[in-house]
Amino acid sequence: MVTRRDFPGDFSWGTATASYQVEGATSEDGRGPSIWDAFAREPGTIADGSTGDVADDHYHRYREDVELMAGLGVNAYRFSIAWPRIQADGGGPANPAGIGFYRRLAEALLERGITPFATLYHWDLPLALEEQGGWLSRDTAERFGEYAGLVAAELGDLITHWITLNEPWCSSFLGYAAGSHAPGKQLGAQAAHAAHHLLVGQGHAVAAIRAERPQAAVGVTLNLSSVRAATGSDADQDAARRVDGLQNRFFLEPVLAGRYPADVLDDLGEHDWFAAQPPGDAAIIAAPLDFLGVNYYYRQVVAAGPAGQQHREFPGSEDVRVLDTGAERTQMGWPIAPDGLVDVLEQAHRYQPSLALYVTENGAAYPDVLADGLVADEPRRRYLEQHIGACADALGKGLPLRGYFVWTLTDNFEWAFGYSRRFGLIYVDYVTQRRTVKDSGRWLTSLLSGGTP
Ligand code: IFM
Repeated sequence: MVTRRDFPGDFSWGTATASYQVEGATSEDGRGPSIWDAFAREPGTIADGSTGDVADDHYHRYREDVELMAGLGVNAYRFSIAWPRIQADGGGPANPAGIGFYRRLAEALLERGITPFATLYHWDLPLALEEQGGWLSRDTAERFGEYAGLVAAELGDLITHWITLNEPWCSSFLGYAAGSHAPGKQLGAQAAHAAHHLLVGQGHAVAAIRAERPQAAVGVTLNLSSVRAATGSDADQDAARRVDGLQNRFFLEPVLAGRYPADVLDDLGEHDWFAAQPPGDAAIIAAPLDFLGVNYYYRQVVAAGPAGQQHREFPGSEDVRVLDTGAERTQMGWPIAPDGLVDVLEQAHRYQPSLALYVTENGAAYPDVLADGLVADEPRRRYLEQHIGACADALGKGLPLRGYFVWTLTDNFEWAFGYSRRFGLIYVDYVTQRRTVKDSGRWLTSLLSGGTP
């Protein structure tokens, strides 16, 4: 059984959220519209027809939420800063009201001994920038760097841990290939252009933060999945190569090794476009980092064909199918494979063995029910226990893992699923905004207090 004693004393134990998923207050204090405000209003985009207009009302209830974190016993909190709260249309000076909110949040965290980890981009691009091309435009990368510098200047006295991007694979391939996320475009392999500009933007952001705050710890968060071939056949091995290529290596390699994997550019048919990009891009993207954030949820076991089975978010993998291995799944349909977390940490570690690693998200959705003031969520507790156990295994293998963040603090707006998927350690009644700590949250408190969970 995993215990806190299996981890170093200075290990970061946190929960994670994102601005659009929890804050609400989307038109208060000078916040401009984001691509998610617009996307959620398009008919048919969100399963339950909802938006993030109110979400968890965290913008007004952040003090209560910080108290809840303190009650859980965590020592870190990963949240994201809404770019349109800082620059309503993606440019110009910082909005003092937007900065003020994040200052108050960071101060409240620090008062409770909770270290803020701020993500600068968790998908809520100012809509004005999308209207000028969004991440398909190189200019957005430049703007992102400017925004990062502004925020670091304004908040860097309180916030020392920065994450530039959250999950650029989702921003590019869900947003510009599948169209299931904002901005809802279906451009096939051209989504890779958005990925490139996101990565250039992340490099600019690293440089801008360092220019303002040389002591800051800066990283980027990638969503990696453990990918295995169904058999040793050449065709199945090739299927695994393609999915691992686009999901993992297409982001790990440019950031940590300064080059794109040539086989993935082949799969995408995008060699010419990438060859035409400014030669300095590779160095910008590979700006040295202090840590890598890894978001891990599931493993994909893949096999060759039949054509058309693969989802649109994997251009170049049209002849690949994801198998149902019979593994237990969460409500998202994601197969549970705790050892896959060790796989992806080892994969990242191989690129830069001295780079610190954080699991910046891990968690599970289940159809929770509030009954008699309690939420009995044993499957989530078990999921967390298994994955925290995998973190202990990773440490045992000598990996430089420095922290683990549960996705998520409070149930919230789960993107295209709206409020129909609950990942929280804390249940939210969306009518009353009442919060109730679930059994999994109580278990985490017990783990962190050093008792027997
Ligand atoms: O809710 C998301 C989060 O915004 C990014 N990572 C995955 C989570 C669960 O889908």
